[in-house]
Amino acid sequence: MLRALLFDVDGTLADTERDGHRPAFNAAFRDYGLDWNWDVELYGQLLAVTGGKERMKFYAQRFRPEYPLPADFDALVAALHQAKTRHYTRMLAEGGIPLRPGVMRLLEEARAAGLILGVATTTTPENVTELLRHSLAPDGPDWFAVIAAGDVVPAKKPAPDIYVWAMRELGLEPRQCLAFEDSENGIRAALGAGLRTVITVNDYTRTHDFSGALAVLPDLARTDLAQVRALIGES
Ligand code: XBP
Ligand code: MG
Repeated sequence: MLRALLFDVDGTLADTERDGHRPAFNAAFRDYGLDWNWDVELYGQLLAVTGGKERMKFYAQRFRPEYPLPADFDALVAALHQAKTRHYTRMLAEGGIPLRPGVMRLLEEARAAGLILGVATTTTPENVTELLRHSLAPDGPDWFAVIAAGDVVPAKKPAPDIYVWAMRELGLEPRQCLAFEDSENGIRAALGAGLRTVITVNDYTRTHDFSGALAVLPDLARTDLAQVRALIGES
């Protein structure tokens, strides 16, 4: 019996990557006088690595081998990431990033039906709460019984750990939950945790391998709670 819906954030609740996280990273690079600039195409490649700090380290090593790594590179990455989070949350507060089609309706229907809502994401916790506050509702973070985010588990997606952590917090088994994801790293994490998974694709992820998905949809515009229940055979 379905008890909870667990949502990824970036790319699933909202299209945050291309026009949100990416320009926030670039603004942080400018703040620190770095000549790093992530264009739309390059950012698609960098999304192979989840987590902003991990993504910056990957970029420096793989794409800028000539960049002289300072002895305290981890500290620089941490500072860049804090600056990036400030830029990103400011964009959210300015109302910059709407929820994807159908997301609001499904969240409202699920709440009304007494289902538990949860978040399982690699992004930083305040990015989630600011998005929910400004793009869902002023009390949006309170709609979610668990917000599993960021460094709460060391191994980020595609590791299943963040989903396992969220379900442990909720005291639920995988068979009682359904995950919503948008990317290959995301579905690997969800399936690895034993979860049935619905995919909504976006421009960065539509060519990903979604083997094992319950459904691969363009978005949730035509998928309300009744259709979600039908997908898992509970209509
Ligand atoms: C999201 C991410 C995150 C964001 C940036 O992946 O990979 O790294 O791009 O967030 P998923 P931070 O949707 O699979 O959870 O900079 O806060 O890490
Ligand atoms: Mg995602």
